[in-house]
Amino acid sequence: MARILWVEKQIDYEPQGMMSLAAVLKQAGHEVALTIATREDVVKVACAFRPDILAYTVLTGSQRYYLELNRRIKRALGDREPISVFGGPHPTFFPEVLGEEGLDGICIGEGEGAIVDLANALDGPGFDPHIPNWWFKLNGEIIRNPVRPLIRDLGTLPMPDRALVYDKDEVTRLRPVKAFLAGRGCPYRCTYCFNHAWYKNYYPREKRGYMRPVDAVIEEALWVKARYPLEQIIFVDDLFIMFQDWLEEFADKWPRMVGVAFFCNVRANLVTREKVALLKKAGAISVSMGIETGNDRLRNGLLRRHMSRDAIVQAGRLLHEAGIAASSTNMLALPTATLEDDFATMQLNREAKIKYAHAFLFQPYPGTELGGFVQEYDLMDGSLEDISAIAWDRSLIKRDPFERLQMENLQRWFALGVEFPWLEPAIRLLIKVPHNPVSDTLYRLIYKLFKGYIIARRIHPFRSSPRIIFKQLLHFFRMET
Ligand code: B12
Ligand code: SF4
Repeated sequence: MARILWVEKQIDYEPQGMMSLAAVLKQAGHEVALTIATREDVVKVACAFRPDILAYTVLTGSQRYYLELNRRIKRALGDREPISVFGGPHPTFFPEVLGEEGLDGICIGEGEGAIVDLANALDGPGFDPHIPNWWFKLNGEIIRNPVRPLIRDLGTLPMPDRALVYDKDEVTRLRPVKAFLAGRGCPYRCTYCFNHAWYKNYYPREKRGYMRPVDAVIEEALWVKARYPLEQIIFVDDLFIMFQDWLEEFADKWPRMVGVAFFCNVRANLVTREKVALLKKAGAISVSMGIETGNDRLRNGLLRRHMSRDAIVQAGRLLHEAGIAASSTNMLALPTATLEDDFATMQLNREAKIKYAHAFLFQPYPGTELGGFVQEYDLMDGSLEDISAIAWDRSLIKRDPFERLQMENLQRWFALGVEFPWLEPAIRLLIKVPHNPVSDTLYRLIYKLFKGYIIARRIHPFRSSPRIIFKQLLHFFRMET
């Protein structure tokens, strides 16, 4: 039996990847523990647990934090130094991270088979590093293994190990809104998203996007409902409405067997009257759809969204008529975009009757086509290492500094501008204020307060005790996203 310690900085939502990997590890007879750096002294926990594997899920922007933490833990463990491994989007798309001091291995792509094979290998005599999906650094040499096929039948996986998270993190355990995953992948090829890079680089011949069996999703929901507060579910899938037949089965069974309201991600071109009716029947109260930009050239050329403004407006209206609150995601400060394009994005959100418009500042993630375009044409101020852990902090795209300042400030005012069109003239003035501690703090506070209020009212409304609401509020203000 190998001992695996999962190290997370903080828990914003239930981490689906980690919970799935913990479940397969336990099924294979290994021991898994979780430590959360913002809640306890992870070095102490590691010394007491004595892991064979230190495991981290790493998104671009958080790699420096985890590399440093990993070095601290390994120093403290001294001779009992475990093997430390990264998995998730960052190592998958930037395997060069393996060159960093202290890191021994990275997992490329899907991790279930890979982590179990590694734990089994460490458990046995000798260590053969030829395990699919892994790159290892052994005595300064890098060993690169091929990637195994994707798990196509997600119903063969055990139920994600939620207890690992809930036993450790009271806020997530008591929150009546819980995150679930009903499928994996997405068939579209938007140039800024990890999906096209994932399939193109590692899984070129695989089907792009598939769902778990409806019954497996229901079983997991019922398991949670029987043990923890559960008033609403957030399906974090990239695209929940990919398949009509799956949605029909879900809409038939979910309300009868689970009956919990939910939120999911949709794509405007797939939002038909029929699918909206199925979502409504199933119990959807809110959705999110990517609008991204109001400029057609940017949306369909640069981002390859293949989506007209009419499709976006029509989708928003269908959802509005059905009483399903539509939120949106938008990217400001895109390469080659102007400030007026960002204001056009604001206008398109209004026309689509969006109930909360999330705005991010575009980040050129490694491995993506748009990230590559930015590199190739030298459009980036700084390097990949400058990408921060949150996608709304600052823009790294080269442009006139005054325009960049206005775009960064507009991110803070965007949702308010969508909600109150009459504010736009004032916003145009406010975004000209140079960055300084007072306005930066004030703008962020206004952004966070408005976001918290609208999300709690319209997107994820739930009833709870004052104590839990207070804890959730504290958590929300601490969250970086
Ligand atoms: C839900 C979600 C969130 C949630 C929860 C994130 C979380 N920590 O769980 C929230 C809203 C908090 C969030 C925030 C952000 N997110 Co997000 N998020 C997602 C989303 C839609 C689903 C994640 C998920 O559950 N996937 C399903 C599981 C099964 O897959 P997985 O986590 O990748 O894990 C598998 C493998 O990667 C691997 N694996 C993972 N970890 C490990 C570890 C080891 C040791 C091994 C062996 C294998 C392994 O095995 C797993 C199972 O096969 C993904 C897109 C996607 N479809 O993955 C984006 C995604 C991960 N997010 C992304 C981004 C950019 C962000 C933000 C920066 C955006 C922002 N708002 O500022 C922040 C960053 C927060 C942070 N620093 O942690 C990017 C990451 C790009 C990159 N190169 O890193 C993604 C890929 C979307 C995209 N733009 O393309 N996100
Ligand atoms: S539709 Fe969404 S999840 Fe799918 S590729 Fe485009 S951005 Fe990614």
